[in-house]
Amino acid sequence: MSDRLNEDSLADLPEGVRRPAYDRRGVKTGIVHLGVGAFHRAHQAVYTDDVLGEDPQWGIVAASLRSSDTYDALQPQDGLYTLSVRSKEGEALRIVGSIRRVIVAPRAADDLLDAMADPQTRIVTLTVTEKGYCHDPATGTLNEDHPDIVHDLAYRRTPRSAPGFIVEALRRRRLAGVPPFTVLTCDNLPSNGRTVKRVLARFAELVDPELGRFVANEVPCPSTMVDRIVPATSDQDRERIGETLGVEDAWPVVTEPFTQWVIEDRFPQGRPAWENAGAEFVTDVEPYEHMKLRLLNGSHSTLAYLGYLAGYETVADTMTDPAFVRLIEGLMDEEVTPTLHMPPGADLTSYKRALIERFKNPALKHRTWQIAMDGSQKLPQRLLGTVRDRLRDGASIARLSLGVAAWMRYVTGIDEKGAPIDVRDPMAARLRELADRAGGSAERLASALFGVREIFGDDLPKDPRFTEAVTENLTRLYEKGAKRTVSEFGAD
Ligand code: CS2
Repeated sequence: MSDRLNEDSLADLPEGVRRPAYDRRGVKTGIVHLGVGAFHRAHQAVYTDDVLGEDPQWGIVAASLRSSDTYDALQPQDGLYTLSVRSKEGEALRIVGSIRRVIVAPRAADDLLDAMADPQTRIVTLTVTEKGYCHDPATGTLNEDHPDIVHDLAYRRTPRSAPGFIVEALRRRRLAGVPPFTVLTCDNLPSNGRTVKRVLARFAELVDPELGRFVANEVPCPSTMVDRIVPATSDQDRERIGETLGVEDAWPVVTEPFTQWVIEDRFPQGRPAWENAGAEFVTDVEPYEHMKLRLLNGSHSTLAYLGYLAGYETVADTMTDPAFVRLIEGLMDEEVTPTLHMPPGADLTSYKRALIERFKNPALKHRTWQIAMDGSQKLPQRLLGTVRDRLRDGASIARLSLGVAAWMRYVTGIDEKGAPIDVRDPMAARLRELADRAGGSAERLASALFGVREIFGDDLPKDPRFTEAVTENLTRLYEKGAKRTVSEFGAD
């Protein structure tokens, strides 16, 4: 028996470890996925794995747009990996088989473009994170100065970016008379289908105006709301899972029991029956997307910046502090919920109650530092959209502005004890420079950061209700630290 998880060792795994209930040899490729990170492998790949038995035409070819880590780990495993679902009740393991092949895009652009242009491929899914769309986060339009976009317009056969690959593949399909695939974005962007369409259509227009019109008019880009908390896998996870399996899995994913996928049903070239795996098909995703981005992700980012500054390593650690729980409940109930417009039957009260329990899940080691990444790309849809709605209604933004202030304090790159923070953000250097020039003054820092138009747009920096609330909270964070600010918040 092999000492590695793969086709040969599958039959010898312990009972109780679920494995593909279909013959993988009969599976065809119907989906190409861009961005094969932990989230994809714990979400869309699992929904697909659930339905391959009924319909084997929807296997996945998955591409990494950057590193070869996933390829190196999954190649010797025949694409197989373990999904570990953890809660305080314990751990359930399952082997997922829906990924047929992994491509490392930077060294095999042709191979990836061939797979995308193949008529059998009818859907291209994406989880490339917010920054992978090379767009301006405040406006949702293509950033034409982005180095990858500049590169991809000059070298169309060897793209680097997701828009570059998708548009080149669509161009080839069109030339060959093959109908376009459906582009299914699964990232936490506002109106993600519309945003990806805008970015792709503009990129295509820059290649050739006619191609631009074709993408704008003919390429279906349904919106989705995706939800599952999937922290980065740790060495401890790998060891524990390997021990249970009796073979090594170099690339397992660890997640929570909860999972949700809401999708607009626009797939002219067909799609898997993901509803049989629990996905919900609707005509309008927006209410669900607002609910999730504002309640879950808005709370997550607020917890991440404040929790990190207060010295908490994980979200679950942060949630052991009752003052943080109070703050998040107040943020959700008082400031976010009034901005949501849910269809009849949606039960926000139980959704929020479940969210608090999900954040408290002690079995997930979701680092505040991980969620704090890429704040410049996340703030607009997680906090600032809600801020705009609240200001329009003349309502309080006391807690929302504390989240924004905590982000400002975090991106200075120096923590409350004077130690460096490893700030990961495409704008980190620019933000750091602005912070250094502000020299530790809350007022100067806030006003310098309000000037970053890509995040705050043109409107918010002009609204004193916003700038004053953020500056006051930032002053508190400097004077009292995050822990005391949160514990005093709402106490009087
Ligand atoms: C998190 C999300 O890392 C982050 O920014 O807020 O990845 C979050 O865990 C998922 O959106 C949950 O669905």
